[in-house]
Order: sequence, then C-alpha cells, then structure tokens
Amino acid sequence: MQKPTLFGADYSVYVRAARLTLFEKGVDYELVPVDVFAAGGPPATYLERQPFGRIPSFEHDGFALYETGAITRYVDEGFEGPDLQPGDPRARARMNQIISIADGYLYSTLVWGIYVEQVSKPPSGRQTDIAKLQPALDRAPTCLRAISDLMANGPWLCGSALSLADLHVAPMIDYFLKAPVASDMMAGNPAVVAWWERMADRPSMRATDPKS
Ligand SMILES: N[C@@H](CCC(=O)N[C@@H](CS)C(=O)NCC(=O)O)C(=O)O
Repeated sequence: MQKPTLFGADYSVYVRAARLTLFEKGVDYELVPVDVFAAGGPPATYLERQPFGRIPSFEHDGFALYETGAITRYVDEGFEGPDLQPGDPRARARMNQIISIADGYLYSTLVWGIYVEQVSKPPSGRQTDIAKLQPALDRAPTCLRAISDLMANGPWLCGSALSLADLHVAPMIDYFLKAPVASDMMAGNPAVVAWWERMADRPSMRATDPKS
C-alpha cells in the first residue's frame, strides 16, 4: 500500500485534524505544502484537488479525497490501528454530532471570530473587526457549553476511547486558547478544561503543533 499524501499547511486547524488522525492511527504520510493564504491564493492546479480552494486534500493509491470529515473517516476505516470511531450507534452519532458542531459553529466562532480578530490580526497591523468579534464573543459560551453538555463521562469527548470528535475539536480549542478571553470562558466548563489538559498532553498534539 502506498503512503498517503496530505496537501495543506500546518497552521490549518483542518489539516491538523487530518494529521492528528494519521498520527493516532500510526499511518506514515507525506505532507505536501499548500498555502491557501498566500498572495494570489493557492496554486491554480490545487483547485483540481479541492475546487473550493480549502485545505486539506488527500490522496491514497490514486484515490483523491477532500473534506476533512471524509478524510479522517477514510483513514480510520482504511488503515490498521486503534479504532477512532465508536461501534455503538448512539456513541457514533454523538461523535458525528460533535464534529458537525465543530464545523458549523466552533470554527467560525472560536477560530475566525475570536482568534483571528483578537489575536492574529493586531500584530500584523490589521484592525480587529468588532462586527465579527462581538457576535463570536456572544456565541462562544454556547459553543463551549454544547461540547461540555454532550461529553460523555470522559476521559475523551465520546467516553473511554479517543475518537475523531477529539481530533476535530482540539485544533480549534488550541487557537481559541491563545485569546485573552478564553481562560475565563473555559473556566465555566471544567469538564472541557480537564479534557483539554489530557488532549494537549498527547504526543499527536505535540507532533502537529504548528509552532513545532
Ligand atoms: N469543509 C472543509 C473546510 C476546510 C477549511 O476551511 N480549511 C481552511 C484552513 S483551516 C481553509 O482552507 N481556508 C481557506 C479560505 O478560507 O480561503 C473541510 O472540512 O476540509
């Protein structure tokens, strides 16, 4: 079997979710750099892999795939290694629900609305857009509460075993935590704080940290 290829940049939360999955499965892969935020956008040829110009995209043995949720499920189901999806239908539905919440609400709120506006823009001379920041600040507590309410008894988001839900949510929380408002908001959700401490300690998180 050929080594899979992941196209994208290490700064991307979605690329990191895919990399975390590959790492946790113990799958060796090649990361081919694609910078979607480069001046002029990604190379035109990349749009043949991902017509929406987003990262990551993926290829394995001639099978090309994009959309992170499809990639992580394929890696989990197509390779040896620990199962990253619960077998029980309700636990699996919960995992898929948490991934949908991450895609639909956490990413726009915690990463774009808060991290980008409050942390990433100011040092590069770009002004924080309060029209984007304020609604995100208003919505962030709901995001954290939803994860907290849906968490099983731990230690992971879907119970006793690490799942794709953990690997999708963690990169978003990592960016959010760089914002000054984050620690107070997290403090209201101690189960999420305890989960984050366990998650941050995993070798996969350290190996995929964009700073490392
Ligand atoms: N639905 C896509 C979302 C991927 C995504 O939004 N990636 C971000 C980087 S984290 C991106 O490529 N952004 C480029 C842009 O917004 O133009 C997936 O699941 O793969």
